[in-house]
Amino acid sequence: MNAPTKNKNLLNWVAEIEAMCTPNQVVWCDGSAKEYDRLMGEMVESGMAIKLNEEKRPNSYAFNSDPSDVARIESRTYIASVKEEDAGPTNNWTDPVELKKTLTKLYTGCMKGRTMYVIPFSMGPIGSPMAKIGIEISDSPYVVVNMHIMARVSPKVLEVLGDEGEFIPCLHTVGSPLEPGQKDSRWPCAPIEEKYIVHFPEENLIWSYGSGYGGNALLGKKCFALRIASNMARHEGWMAEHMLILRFTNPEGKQFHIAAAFPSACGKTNLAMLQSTVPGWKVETIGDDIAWMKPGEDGRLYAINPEAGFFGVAPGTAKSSNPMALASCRKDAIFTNVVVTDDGDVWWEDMGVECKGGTDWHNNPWKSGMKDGEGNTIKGAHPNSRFTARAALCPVLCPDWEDPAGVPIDIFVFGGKRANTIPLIHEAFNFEQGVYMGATASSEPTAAALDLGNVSLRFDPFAMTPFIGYHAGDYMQHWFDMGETLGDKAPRCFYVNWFRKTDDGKWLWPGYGENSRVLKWMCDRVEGKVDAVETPIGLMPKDGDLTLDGLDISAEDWAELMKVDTHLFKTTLSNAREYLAKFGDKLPAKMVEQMDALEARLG
Ligand code: O2Y
Ligand code: MN
Repeated sequence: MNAPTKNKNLLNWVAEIEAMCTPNQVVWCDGSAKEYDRLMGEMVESGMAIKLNEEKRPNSYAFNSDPSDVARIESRTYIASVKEEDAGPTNNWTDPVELKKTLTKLYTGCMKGRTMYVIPFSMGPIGSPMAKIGIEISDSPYVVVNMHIMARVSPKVLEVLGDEGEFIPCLHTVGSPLEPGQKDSRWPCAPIEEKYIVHFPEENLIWSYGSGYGGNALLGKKCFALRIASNMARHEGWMAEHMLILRFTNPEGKQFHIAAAFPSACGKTNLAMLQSTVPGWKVETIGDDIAWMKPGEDGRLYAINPEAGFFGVAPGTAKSSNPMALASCRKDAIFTNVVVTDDGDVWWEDMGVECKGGTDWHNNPWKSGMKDGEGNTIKGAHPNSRFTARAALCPVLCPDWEDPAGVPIDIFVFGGKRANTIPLIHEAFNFEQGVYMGATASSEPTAAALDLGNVSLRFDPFAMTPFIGYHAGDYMQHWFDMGETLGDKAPRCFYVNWFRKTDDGKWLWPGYGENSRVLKWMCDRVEGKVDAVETPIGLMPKDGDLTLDGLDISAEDWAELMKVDTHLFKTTLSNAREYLAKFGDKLPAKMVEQMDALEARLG
């Protein structure tokens, strides 16, 4: 096929990769429905994809991955900066020259017997001043069809790129060349120790080898939109964050835009699509995972969702927890590592419906309640199984979600999962304290981590630990710098903890749609409608301002949910100091100031 571009840098790069990887053929992708259908047809034919029942799940397909290839692999994810100290203590650093030698050997001939797809994509609405162009080269048709949904793949991207425009080169292979006559595996990939997900921040380049799954292979998402973009953002004065974006509109029609960062398993997608229980208030989704934010001409911070779809965790997605996510994958969806039911639909654990039987993610016949030889229940879907859904199918998608200028952010929300210590909601006194809150967001260790003897808190600054493409101390400094740029137009900062429990392990807060009550209090604060109580840790709701009407929460439980135990807070602060010590002299002085001030207030 003739290349549909005259961009010299792009043509040279594609020719160079073709020469190194030696595919059978090169196909330039156009993102069309025709291309999608053709690739799906080929994958059904080869046995990689299963076409779902057209009546139950129109235009949808299921895939099962290799058991070694089921999630992002942080231990195989690298920042290859010239100097090790530029990667910092939260990243795996590797020498770019050495790594390129190792990977060039692996890449040589790696696409033998396969097609090399060139995928032009835009992160952000095509042509938006906040969008950026990437070109992914991949030998995986599964990657191509997922990129159709998750990014914007179109000939228009090449038009915007023009002859001289810049793009982020993203090279991906499943790392499984085919000899003549060799039968392909159902999910080709390389063994774990040969998988590499590498970022070269000084060259704005991504090389991924050996995995076909999710964040390791759909390179627009975590690799580009977070790791590479976070590094670009600090040099260019903007922010690339692991945040959902939503619009919350009050009964008078006033809109508030909220960006929120939570570690995984804290309900980010659920909050992004929340169904408000506050009469007259409505939530509309802009994004569920990533926000790119830039100061606008009026001095406020504007956000876009660089993605075009949701790559959501399937287990736990149910009518009761997130009906909007479920509706988003009602058709035109891709499912990975779920159960395919006997009647050709999909199922996963905690979907809220029964499954009579089907085929599990290992391609084995499966029935609910089946046990293995040791009496353990066999799960049908992998815990990290996923749906890839088009954002456009989300019933509560914000009509302005593709506004090229973005939406003005009023509120930042940070959070973690804490059974004690942290109250349901508190507000930072100012942006700098907000940065401290985001930078010290923490969760209790999981049972597995406790088994490993790791009993301290898990800190996950801004939920970005695996995604900061440079030194985390410099990243925190960038947050303070953005605060200075934005001045009094900076978003107000809040910290929530939906997960506080009683001593006997009962949840104190119902969560889900009821979280809208907490969001409303934040909006009332921003509008100046309500005052707050000053406490050592920040500003908290006055009695009655956060309405509990209709909720079955006793006065004692409410007091417990909002309790600030200064002793416990001091322990968290000392854990934070210990964690932040590893940033050495890159720890911003302002972080130390914040910790000293908090300690003084705690008395
Ligand atoms: O396991 C993967 O490859 C996907 S990870 C992921 C996917 C969607 C949204 N967020 C994440 C994450 O790890 O934060
Ligand atoms: Mn995420």
